[in-house]
Amino acid sequence: MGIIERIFQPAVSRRRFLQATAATGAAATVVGGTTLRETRAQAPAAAAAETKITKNICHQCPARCGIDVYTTNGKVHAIYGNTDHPIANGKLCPKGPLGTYILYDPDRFKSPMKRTNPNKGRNEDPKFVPISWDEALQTVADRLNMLRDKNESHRFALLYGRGWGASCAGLQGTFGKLYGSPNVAIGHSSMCSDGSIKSKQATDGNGSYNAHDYRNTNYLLLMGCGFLEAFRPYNYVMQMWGHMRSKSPKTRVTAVDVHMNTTLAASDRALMIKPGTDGAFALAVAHVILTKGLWERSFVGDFKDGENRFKAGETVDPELFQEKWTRGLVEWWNIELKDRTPEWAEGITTILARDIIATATEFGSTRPAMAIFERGVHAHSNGILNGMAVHSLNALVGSLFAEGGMMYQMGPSYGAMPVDEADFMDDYAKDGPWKSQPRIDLKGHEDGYLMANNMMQEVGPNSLAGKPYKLDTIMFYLNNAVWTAPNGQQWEEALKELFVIDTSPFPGETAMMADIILPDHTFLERLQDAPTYPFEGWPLAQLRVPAIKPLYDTKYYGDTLIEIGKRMKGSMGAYYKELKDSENVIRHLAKGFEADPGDNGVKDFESWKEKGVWYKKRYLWQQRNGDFFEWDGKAYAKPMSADEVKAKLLKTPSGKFEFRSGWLEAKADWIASKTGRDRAKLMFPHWEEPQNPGGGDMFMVTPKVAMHAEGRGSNLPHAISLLQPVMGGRDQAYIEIHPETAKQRGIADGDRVRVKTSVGSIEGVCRLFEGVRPDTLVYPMEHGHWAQGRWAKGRGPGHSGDITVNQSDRITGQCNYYSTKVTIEKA
Ligand SMILES: Nc1nc2c(c(=O)[nH]1)N[C@H]1C(S)=C(S)[C@@H](COP(=O)(O)OP(=O)(O)OC[C@H]3O[C@@H](n4cnc5c(=O)[nH]c(N)nc54)[C@H](O)[C@@H]3O)O[C@H]1N2
Ligand SMILES: Nc1nc2c(c(=O)[nH]1)N[C@H]1C(S)=C(S)[C@@H](COP(=O)(O)OP(=O)(O)OC[C@H]3O[C@@H](n4cnc5c(=O)[nH]c(N)nc54)[C@H](O)[C@@H]3O)O[C@H]1N2
Ligand code: SF4
Ligand SMILES: [Mo]
Repeated sequence: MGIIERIFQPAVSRRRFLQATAATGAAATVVGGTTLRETRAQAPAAAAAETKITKNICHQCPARCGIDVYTTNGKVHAIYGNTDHPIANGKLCPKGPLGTYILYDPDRFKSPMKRTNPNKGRNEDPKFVPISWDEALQTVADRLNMLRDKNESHRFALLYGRGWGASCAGLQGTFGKLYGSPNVAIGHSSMCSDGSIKSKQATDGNGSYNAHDYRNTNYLLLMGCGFLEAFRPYNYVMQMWGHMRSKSPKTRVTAVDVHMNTTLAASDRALMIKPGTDGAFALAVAHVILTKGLWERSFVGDFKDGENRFKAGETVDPELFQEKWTRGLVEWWNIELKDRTPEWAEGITTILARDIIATATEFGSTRPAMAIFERGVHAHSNGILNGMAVHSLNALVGSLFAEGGMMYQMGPSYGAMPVDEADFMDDYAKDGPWKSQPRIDLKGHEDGYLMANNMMQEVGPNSLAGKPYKLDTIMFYLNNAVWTAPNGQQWEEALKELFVIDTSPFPGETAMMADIILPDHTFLERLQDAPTYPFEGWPLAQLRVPAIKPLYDTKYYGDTLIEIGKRMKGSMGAYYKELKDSENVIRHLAKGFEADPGDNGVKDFESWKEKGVWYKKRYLWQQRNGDFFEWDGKAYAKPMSADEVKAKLLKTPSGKFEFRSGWLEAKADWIASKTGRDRAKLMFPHWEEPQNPGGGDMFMVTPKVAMHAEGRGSNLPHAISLLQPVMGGRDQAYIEIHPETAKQRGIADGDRVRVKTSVGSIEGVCRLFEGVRPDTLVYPMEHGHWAQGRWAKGRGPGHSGDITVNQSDRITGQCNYYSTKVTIEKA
């Protein structure tokens, strides 16, 4: 007799056992309606239960790690890293295995619903009632048809955040064109990291994040990026860290941030900079590289006679320098760099000149080296200038497209869409009155953000103010701007006036403001494509394969969009009927693999489903000692002409890396009029004081931490428990300030404090920490949800968005999350 039987049998008869479990509701001891003993008796049958493994990718951040999803008897019970997936390599970050919490979240929406409480607000119960999919989709389509009939189709906006691929976010552009709205679709990129994308656009002509060759690099200068907390692709970057820090020679790391985070703690040199001043630091590093003669001559070029004339404070005759793959170096020196000495930068950044010189000397004399920056550098009013200054360091040491350097991500060999939208454009779509309407966010507009990609943070406030007009209907896909945008209070007011459609599978702040819910399948229930975010440059495309049938009456967002499309009048409806469904789209994408099979044998839809990932492990180009080569099938041996380099790699007006940015120069009048920048200087990376709104005397930064899953992981109990050691337990998150600062204000460790700005006020508990700058308060963003499920809701302290001022970089459109200044006092 086994131990279990011995404990149970004498003490509990079958009858009494069933009574006991019924009374206490201890259902776990009853398996499928039979007792433990009966289950054991049926052991052979249970053993026959099959565990199915399906391929998918994690949903919690843009790393897009490949996962193996284990399902037994229809229940998903484990998520592991896919060992054959080049990003995951069998590993996951601690968030990856928690995906089952999302699938089995008890707060999930179970079917489409409509609101019955006309009042909207933080404390208003929407009083949702279930409706059928047909009613839900028809309600939306009727509304859209009605707007189009009234020539007001521009008053429909579709907002999206973490779109994944061609079968979801990829469908939206066509929807906007066929329907006729400039506001379909508006992405969240300006609230995310457009500052980095645009800094690269301005200098090397690639409006994109970089891919990196970490394996072969020997030096990393990390600025304002949470390399070991966030950045992208997070799990892969951590694996690369292990490689870089254990190889010989070890990759040396200097990290620059405003507080002692994991990245700084793990680096060789940790520098805590005054917020918004990274541009000054990078300019001084460039100054030292030039005065010390450390630049890469094979890429940048040299003085014709080989004599270095870069001396602090002295101008140089441009005629004396022969540039190679860069444009405007001597002009940049003369107009800006010559005065940007380490001593000057010390006064601006508070980083000692000694440390700037040491960093510059190491960076300039170690090859290959990379300078990597993210939101800490560019989420400020001077973000474009800071970003350009940092990226210019990569050109100075010749890291672009080099081994151990950085490049740009190639896209997958997808097949064509099943139907051509051009055949379905009616007169209204081609030339309707909507064509003369600006975008609601004034992206691309002289009075707004002419050069930006998106301006999501302006949508709510602009609609509320009726400038340029009021929206009528707004739909959200994987986006919660009412909570993630700065000064979300304005969004709450804006959404009260609009017909709001949300597609989230579970409650969030947006859903609580919604009039209709069209719930998506969770990621483990849906078939969805997702090409990779930039990582090593060579192309990769992944597939989410449903692990189980959807638990509830939900619908994949791609199909929701297609089904609304089918209910639209005229040729738009005809297009969607012919498109059929999202699976048809994905099957057509996979046709591209027939002609270009992946390294792992993926050659069609079925093999893609089986392996979950298609990839081709070869980046096609390389820069070596100032010459560019294309892969010829065996080696990087085919020399590239300057024209080929311009077409494929350095996509600037000059075909070179531009210290003097042609992209900015082309809009010089507009930039000068809107920013007040000097017309002679505005196209060069240069120093400009950041603008800090809010009216306070302390900087506030809201960084991402490792357990943070964008704005949508707050209802994962396990993630919350792992966050506690970092951010405090007892249902609290701590606001970190320096002990000296606290002392001056009469604040003790653990005191309740109030943090205020010109737009709002929140309360929280204070924690004293020597690892923060004395002028800066650190408060990670995940907290302060007022919706999102039982574990997320009401967890203190307040939400940082309530006190963040909505200010943007005029050129990149990047929302300045890290610029607001706050006051802090005892509550
Ligand atoms: N764990 C996790 N990883 C993620 C995500 C996630 O939600 N969770 N989200 C992904 C997304 S959407 C993005 S956009 C990326 C963002 O990746 P990152 O940009 O790397 O992340 P952030 O935490 O926004 O900001 C980076 C750092 O900037 C610092 N900082 C603030 N102001 C300054 C400054 O003026 N100068 C300097 N030098 N530093 C400053 C902050 O303290 C913070 O440590 O992360 C991605 N990866
Ligand atoms: N203070 C502060 N604010 C920040 C940042 C910061 O560091 N500090 N970071 C910024 C950055 S980098 C970014 S990228 C943005 C992100 O901001 P958002 O683009 O708003 O993204 P999320 O917060 O992830 O919101 C996701 C929404 O989608 C819903 N959702 C979740 N899963 C699914 C699904 O499977 N299908 C569908 N259809 N919906 C789903 C959720 O309910 C939620 O409403 O936030 C920005 N805001
Ligand atoms: S790094 Fe991102 S995608 Fe990968 S397991 Fe973690 S949360 Fe998921
Ligand atoms: Mo982001």
